[in-house]
Amino acid sequence: MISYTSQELIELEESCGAHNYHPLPVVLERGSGVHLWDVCGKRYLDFLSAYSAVNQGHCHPEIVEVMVNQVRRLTLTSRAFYTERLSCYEQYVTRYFGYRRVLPMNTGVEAVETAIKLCRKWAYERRGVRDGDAVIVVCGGNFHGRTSSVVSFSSDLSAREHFGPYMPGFTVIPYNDISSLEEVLSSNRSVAGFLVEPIQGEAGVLVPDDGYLRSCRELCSRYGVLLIADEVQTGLGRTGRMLACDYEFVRPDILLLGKALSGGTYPVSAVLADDEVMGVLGPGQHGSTFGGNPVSAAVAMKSLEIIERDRLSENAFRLGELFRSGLRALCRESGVVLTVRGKGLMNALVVDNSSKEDLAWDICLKLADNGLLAKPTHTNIIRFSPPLIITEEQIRESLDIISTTIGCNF
Ligand code: IF1
Repeated sequence: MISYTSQELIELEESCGAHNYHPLPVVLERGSGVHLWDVCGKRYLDFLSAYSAVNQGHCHPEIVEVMVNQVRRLTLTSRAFYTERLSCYEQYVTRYFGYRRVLPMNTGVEAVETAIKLCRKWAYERRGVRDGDAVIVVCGGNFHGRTSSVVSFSSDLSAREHFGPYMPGFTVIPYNDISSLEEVLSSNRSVAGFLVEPIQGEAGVLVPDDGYLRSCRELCSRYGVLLIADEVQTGLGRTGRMLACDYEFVRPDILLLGKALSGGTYPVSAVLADDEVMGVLGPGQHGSTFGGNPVSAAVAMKSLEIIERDRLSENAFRLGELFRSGLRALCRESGVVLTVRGKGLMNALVVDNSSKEDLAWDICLKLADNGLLAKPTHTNIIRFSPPLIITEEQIRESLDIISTTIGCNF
């Protein structure tokens, strides 16, 4: 193989790839635990974790092992047949989260699409909503993925502009606003469900008020609509509990998982629900060639085992507190940091970019120079979400890097 310099590799992607991302100029080639290495051998602490998909750490040896073994044995049969792997995973994951049934898919947005289909069918067949009228309530500032129907209810212009015609049947209400939810539920009898992120990720790690999810649960139950929790990003230990909903003892009617369900080794997502909801689907009404394949099933089972066995939620909770208190100290010392927010190891730092528009980007470039990878969002927010296996010492090291970096002149 020809060996390229970092700059050449960046130029290759710029000239041959679609420009649907704006990556930091770092070319990575290896990962292990909380660390990534670039093609020059420079090591970084990974504070993005592939958008929270790598909660168990990069290339977790046990996940890699079951994956390699499974790849050698059987990779894909389609759902036209049974496999031992899928049957055992289905039993495992339903017990793990306390639901009667699971529907396996691949990406997060496919889990969301599945929930939309389930919710609508349920409304027509179990709730008597007139066919074609079902409405799903969503929140402003949401991020649920990038398919044409999901971007139809995005409030982010760049995610949705010129991708119409948009799919009808969604109503947007403000996030963290319980009276708006009550208003729409009480006034519109065609509402089938409420789709919500327990913490909004893309919006900049917006943590709703305590009690918000609990009130959402109560309202959805009272009005007989499905509560659909998109825990694709917040789930699997990220926020300091197995599920972010666990903080308020909320059990959604449909639970969506993805990302870290494979520890970042493979696209694996899941839709969990009980019979009343999952029972509306019959053969031929939904599916996927790769969903539930033996490799995904093996990998997901091991990924879940590790989160529980290694108490990754507890670690995220404890080190999240430590990390935020470190960031808050920095906030008091530095003029540029406006706020620190988050839960567990899902955190964001908001900077004052009034005198320099790209400040968050410039800070991330400098952080990378100093050995820490993070990605800005919305020009003034930097997200920090390391793998959940991170140690206290590594958290302190990261705080040193962040404070040195923020202390520089921009
Ligand atoms: C991109 C953010 C993270 C998600 C929730 C579903 C999906 C996602 C709550 C879809 C995906 C991603 C995808 C990535 C950016 C990203 C993200 F910046 F948008 F907010 F994670 F931080 N529900 N989130 O967060 O899952 O289909 O991608 O597997 O560039 O699109 P997917």
